[in-house]
Amino acid sequence: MARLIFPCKSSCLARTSLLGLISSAPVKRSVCSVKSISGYRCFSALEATHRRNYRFPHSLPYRARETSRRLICSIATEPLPKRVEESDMDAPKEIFLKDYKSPDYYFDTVDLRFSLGEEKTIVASKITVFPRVEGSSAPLVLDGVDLKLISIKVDGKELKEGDYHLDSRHLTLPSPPQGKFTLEIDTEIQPQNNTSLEGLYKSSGNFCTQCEAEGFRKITFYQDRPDIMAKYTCRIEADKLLYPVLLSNGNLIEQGTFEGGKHYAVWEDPFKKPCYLFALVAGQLESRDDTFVTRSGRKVALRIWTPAQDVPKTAHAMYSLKAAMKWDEDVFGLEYDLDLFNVVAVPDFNMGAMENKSLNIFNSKLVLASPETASDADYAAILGVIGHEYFHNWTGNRVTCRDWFQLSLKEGLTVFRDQEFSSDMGSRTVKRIADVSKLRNYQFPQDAGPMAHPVRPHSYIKMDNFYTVTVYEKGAEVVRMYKTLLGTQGFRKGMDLYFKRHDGQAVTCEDFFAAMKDANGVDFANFLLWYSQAGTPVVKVTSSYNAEAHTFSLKFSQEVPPTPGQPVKEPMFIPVAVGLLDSSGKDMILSSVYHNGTLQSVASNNQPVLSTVLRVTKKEEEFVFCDIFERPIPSLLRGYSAPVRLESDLSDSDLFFLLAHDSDEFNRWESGQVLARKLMLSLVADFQQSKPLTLNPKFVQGLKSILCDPSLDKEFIAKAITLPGEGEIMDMMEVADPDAVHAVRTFIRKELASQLKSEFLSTVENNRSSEEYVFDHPNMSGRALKNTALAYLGSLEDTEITELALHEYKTATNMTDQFAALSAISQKPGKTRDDVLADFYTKWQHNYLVVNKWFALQAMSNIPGNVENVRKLLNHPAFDLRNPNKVYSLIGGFCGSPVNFHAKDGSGYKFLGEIVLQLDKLNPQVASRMVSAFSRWRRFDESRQTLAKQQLETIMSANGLSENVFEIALKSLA
Ligand code: B3K
Ligand code: ZN
Repeated sequence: MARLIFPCKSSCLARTSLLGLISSAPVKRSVCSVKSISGYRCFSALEATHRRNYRFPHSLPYRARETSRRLICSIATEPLPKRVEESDMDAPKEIFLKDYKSPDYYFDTVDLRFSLGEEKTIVASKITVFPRVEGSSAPLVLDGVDLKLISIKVDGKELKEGDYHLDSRHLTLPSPPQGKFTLEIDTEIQPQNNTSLEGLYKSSGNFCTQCEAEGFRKITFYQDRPDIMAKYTCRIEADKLLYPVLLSNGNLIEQGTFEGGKHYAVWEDPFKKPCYLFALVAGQLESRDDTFVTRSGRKVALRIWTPAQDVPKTAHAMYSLKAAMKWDEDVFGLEYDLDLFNVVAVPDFNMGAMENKSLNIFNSKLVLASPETASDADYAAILGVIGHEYFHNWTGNRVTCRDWFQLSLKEGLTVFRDQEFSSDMGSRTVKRIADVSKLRNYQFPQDAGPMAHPVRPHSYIKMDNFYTVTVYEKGAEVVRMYKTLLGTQGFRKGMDLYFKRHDGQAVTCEDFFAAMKDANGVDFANFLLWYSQAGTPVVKVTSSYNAEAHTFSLKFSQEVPPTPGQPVKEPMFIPVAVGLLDSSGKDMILSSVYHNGTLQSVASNNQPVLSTVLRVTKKEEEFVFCDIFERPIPSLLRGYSAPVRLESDLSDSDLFFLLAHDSDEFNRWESGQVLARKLMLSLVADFQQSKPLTLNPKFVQGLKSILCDPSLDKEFIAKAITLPGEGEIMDMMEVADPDAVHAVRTFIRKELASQLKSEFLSTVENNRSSEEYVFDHPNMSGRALKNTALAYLGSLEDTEITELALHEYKTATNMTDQFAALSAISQKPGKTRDDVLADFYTKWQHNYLVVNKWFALQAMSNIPGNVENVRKLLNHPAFDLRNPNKVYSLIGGFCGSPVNFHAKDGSGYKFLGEIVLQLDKLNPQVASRMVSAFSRWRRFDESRQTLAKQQLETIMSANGLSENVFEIALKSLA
């Protein structure tokens, strides 16, 4: 790696860290040595005045330097110094929310004609353009990437070179006609060579598209931004034998064949849409057909398209679609608006699915299911994601986003809607527990790391990097808080007003907020901060009881930790749902609360309540409950009413009491988790001090009473006896210690398995699946509990248990049970494990979705030195680096094993570093997801930090790095 020597204007002893290799020793004042792309470590180590004068190495493209400089300034909250330098259009550029401007031109109609071919595809577009301001003479700038321009006409007249300007990202018409005009552009593209899987590409021989966020610019020149909404027609022409099915958005209005074995289809979408919702599919597909009659009597044809052999596996997806259509009518009064709804499943897809208007495209994993090949978790994911994409028809498509910063407007809201749908179709408590666990395990770490960003980010280099757990899951929590504050009816009133005001528009998060507020006539104080402040608020609660005054006080304080670019935060508006338990474990009646100098009634419709929502809005605040006649035990943040870290003064015995009695089932689970987290952290400390580990018998007893309580929901029991994940515990440590956390979690699991062996064995015996697989809550709960018990037992060195697990494996009649048995066996290395893994592969080698499970199971293994096995699997004939699902299973799975990914010798980091660079050349979006595993490197000890940082630096110094990976790696190092 080259080292660059350049003058440093510093008069101080700046400590250059040289991006890592990096001496922390002071260097001489006049010279800084910086290697690699941006020099940001050196930069951030300089004092503010020197930072402003810092110059990035000139070997870097201008924009890379400029972007690095801006990022560092924004992270350091420095005013950005102005600099005029040469332009380099190919280097990364940071886009800011504050720079949003309305477009100078709008598009009215868009006619597209695709001629699909094996060597090349021709795309002809005809757009009617009109200026935002009549008489405007602004240039018209179109986005376009990897396109070959064939011709361009304005009002039928071909433009000559010189009439327009073309660079690697844009086609600019410097002086288009004033008033309305027609723009015709022909381009050539090569979908067969498009491995990025955005724009138009081929998957298993079929053509398909993915345009969100900015993929349409890889199909034709266009104003590729969501506030350009137009009516589309699309004519597709292709070989009839190779591509018998031709699909696009809207209604099929014409089709036919012509000489040379070709045919065509013309589609018309009557709804205005942004280009990110455009879709095209062409290929050899067959469909499962059904119909849904809307509540106003519209008969909608439903079709789910897959290769012929997979059609039998689409029954559950069709069931899910019809259930989602009905649910949206029942709960939100929202009907489908066309006569046809198509879903297509493709094996090569970067994410889960895409909500293109009337032509949803799905990753096959989220459509195809049969009891033998898909697990309960797969069935549940299909239900949720089919629902999610369908719900976007209103929240995203009919009302869309003004710009990509508003992404959570559609995604947070639609995740909330799919969570509610799944809750109503199964168990509300279990779904809430699963959603909160996801938030804690994935979003909290993001909020506490270098990629922390608000639900509505302020800036991005590559929008695809912001389809995050913060925008989606935290965004859904923000929507849930409106509902918690307004109640079901108030929330519905807000939704109705939102659609009434904004149908057919591209809008902002403030518009959603205003609809909620105006529909209910409420003042939401500082609620909008949830969209602009990053970081997970820490809420501390202390309680005290006054036996003479019969009052119970809750004192709250809140703190939002600093995040990149936001060192100081304002207090947030936090709804805290609270109940008070009496000594028999029953909810006390709540009548009034003294707050802000006034006594407020908490009764609802003059009826006393058992639970209330306190509005915590200040840095410190006290609420005093009146008429409380015995010392209560408070149940705080019921249902997890706000996405915060709660620290309370509840004692262990209070927590055990809540675990046994709380009427809020979510909080019963939560109390168990708080106890487990405390226990794990204290054992980690013991482990680090080489003290012997012992398990608190009260904890074993608490878990045993849950496990053996026949009145509890079985899936709830399965969740309640599952320990917090290793990531969650590492997240709570000053310096994350993966080995200690893994050792402790393994110890507790083994100890519980051995002390509760007979209870676990009878749980397995009593919950075997019925012969016929049924996807409903009672059946799934039984399987969840049985398989959780089996997983505990699998941690024991015990031949009786190995026999049991083998028996479960062999007699399983569905994938849930078979895979659970395989996982139980796989915990311990040895011949049995190898044989069963080989047997599983032989049985399922023809099914790529099941083979992906097989890859993931091996990749996630905590067996020491597993990186070598994963390296071998890269060369397995079933593995393909071009297929995202395989990468997520094998590489993503490997990063999910803290002990192996964070192996002390750096072997895990080296492996990932190499793969990221290979992947980046094929598919930057997937590579960028993988590189994110490095982002929390600062959480670890010094030697791991050095090793991880080296990999990030190697990545940053690679030639031709994508913007996607550049942004994540740069921010991780900053
Ligand atoms: N809207 C799509 C995600 C698009 C991702 C682009 N990189 C799926 C969804 O959230 O419904
Ligand atoms: Zn979505």
